[in-house]
Amino acid sequence: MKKFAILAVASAMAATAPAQIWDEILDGGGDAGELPGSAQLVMGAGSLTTITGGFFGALDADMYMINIDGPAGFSATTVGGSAADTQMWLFDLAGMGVTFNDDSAATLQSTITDIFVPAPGMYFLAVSQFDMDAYSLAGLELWMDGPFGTERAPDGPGAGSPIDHWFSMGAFGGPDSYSITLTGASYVPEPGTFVAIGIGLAGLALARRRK
Ligand SMILES: [Ca+2]
Ligand SMILES: [Ca+2]
Ligand SMILES: [Ca+2]
Repeated sequence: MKKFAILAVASAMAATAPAQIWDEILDGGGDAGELPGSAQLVMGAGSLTTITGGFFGALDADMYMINIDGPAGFSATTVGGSAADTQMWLFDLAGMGVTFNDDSAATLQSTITDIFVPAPGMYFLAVSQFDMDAYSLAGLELWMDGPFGTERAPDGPGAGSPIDHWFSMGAFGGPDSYSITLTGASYVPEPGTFVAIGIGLAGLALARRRK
């Protein structure tokens, strides 16, 4: 019965799925923050196929909380979606690095996949321009800069720490736009759904305890 209620909520949400594109300004209301505490929550229902946004300058980094359905089948790319020398980053909810790519498909644009994604769930997807990089509190890079054309798990001296800030050795880019094409991703469920699912799970836990 409780399981049925959860399914009913999920079905109702699927029926009212909004557009599959999230825009930083139109949907997010302005520049996306660059850290977990200020990231845009890409909230809604259904699969998420595109995130569009802009770099207001060379030092703009944008972070989005998304839901990864997979992990098999997840990908996010700016190839064909930006003229900037992009970098793409994925962090878990604790801000720990998951995967990163600078250049892919013989372009300066970036592609990350499911190869280092351990489980489905919510993650922080970030995009920046070279050489705006993720640093730990101690001022250590979570990832090495290169090899540029390889998707990598954190391999920098700060790999064991969460992201604390961004830093660039210079201002190499400028104002630009990006379009991130996603597969295997969906919107973060609305708070109401969290509550409904939470109540459902609490009910199940309670039922289990009563046995
Ligand atoms: Ca931005
Ligand atoms: Ca930003
Ligand atoms: Ca790049």
